[in-house]
Amino acid sequence: MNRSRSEAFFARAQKLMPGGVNSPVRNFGRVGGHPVFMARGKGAKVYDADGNEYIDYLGSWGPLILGHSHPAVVDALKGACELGTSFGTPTEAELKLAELVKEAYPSIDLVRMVNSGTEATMSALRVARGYTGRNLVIKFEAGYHGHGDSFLIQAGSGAATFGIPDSPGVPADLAKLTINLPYNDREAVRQTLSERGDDIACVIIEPVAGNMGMIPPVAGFLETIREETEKRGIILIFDEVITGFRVAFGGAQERFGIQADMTCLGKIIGGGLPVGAYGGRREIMETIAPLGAVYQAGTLSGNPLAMTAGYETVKQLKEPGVYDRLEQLGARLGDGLRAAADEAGVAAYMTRVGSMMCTFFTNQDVTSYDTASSSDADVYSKYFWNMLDRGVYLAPSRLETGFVSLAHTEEDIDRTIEAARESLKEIC
Ligand code: KE4
Repeated sequence: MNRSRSEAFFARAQKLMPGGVNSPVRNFGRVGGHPVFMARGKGAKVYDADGNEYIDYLGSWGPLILGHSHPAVVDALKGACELGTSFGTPTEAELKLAELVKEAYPSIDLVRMVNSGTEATMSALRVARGYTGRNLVIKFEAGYHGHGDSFLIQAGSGAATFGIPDSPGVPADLAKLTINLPYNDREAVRQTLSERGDDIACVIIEPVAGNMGMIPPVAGFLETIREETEKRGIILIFDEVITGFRVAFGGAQERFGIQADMTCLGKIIGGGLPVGAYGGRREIMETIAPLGAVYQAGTLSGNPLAMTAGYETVKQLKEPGVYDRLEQLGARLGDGLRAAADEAGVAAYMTRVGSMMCTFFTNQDVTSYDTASSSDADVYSKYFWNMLDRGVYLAPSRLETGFVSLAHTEEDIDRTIEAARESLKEIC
């Protein structure tokens, strides 16, 4: 495939931005080569600067559950733009999205809109510390909650991909307040909370891990965390920036039947525009300024364009059968990729929850970062490029998650499976 315009753009970009990108995972550092510069998207397809078409399984890292340029979202945004892009005042648009969030999440009495998932988790952590008066936070190895200082300790996503789990610039005195436990290790949770529970403000978790590749919770794992935190007045924060409105309308809390004390959202609720949100029980959220003393603010929080795109996106997800369709498409793709790997004789462990999924090239079962990180990165890189050259865009790292949208068709899925059969055979 000719990607010469992307290559030229990347040469230009490297003179302008660190690594030529505005976010590390975009620069193909772990799969080699130069990133592909996209020019437009429509439905399940994206088109790069050279005009090449790809079936898109990145979906902008999760937000585009409706696919690219959904007519309802585009039309609503056009109308909103003509009314003004930002006022720095409350608007009705934020009320409409907040009401949908509350409808989907019974655990959320009050919600605060912010501008990214990072802002949501940073703010939720401050609130948990302010509400409990405690300082320790528990996260999970290779759990990724954005780039807030307290989370860049054995973080996932780009931090794990680039092997910089403990980022320079994070003061040691702050880092020691973060405790990492292995994902899916119930005993580690029980033991740590039993030993240090009185000093722990919160446990923050991706209820389905999406930043160490995609790893579902083993039976009883989330339930154990819920029970052990409840006993000790520890705030349980579900980071649903990926899973929110993805694995069910009410996210992982609906899918697994567990209510968190606080929830962080992002991605889908912005419909592709910059957004984040955090919410929770009234008594916790009322500690936030201007009601309470915990401070958090933002010039563009509740931005009417982001609220409009998010509202139109989430509204579509209320339609009957949406999550059955996502499950149907996800199962078709997952089963097909499984068969392709078996046919090619490639060792692969596949995970899927609804329309989010991942392929680890390993003969081990993957239940935590240890086994995820031992999967074969070189095989993944070859697979990534073979698929890209066949018009299929996957996440440029084995420690990320793939997404199917409502815009994908059975034909797209079958073309993808055929590309995988050829790509995997080429590797062996
Ligand atoms: P943002 O600040 O990137 O909007 O959200 C941070 C975040 C928080 N929580 C979870 C579970 C997340 O997955 C993320 C961001 N996800 C990454 C991809 N794994 C975003 C892509 C990027 O960093 O460029």
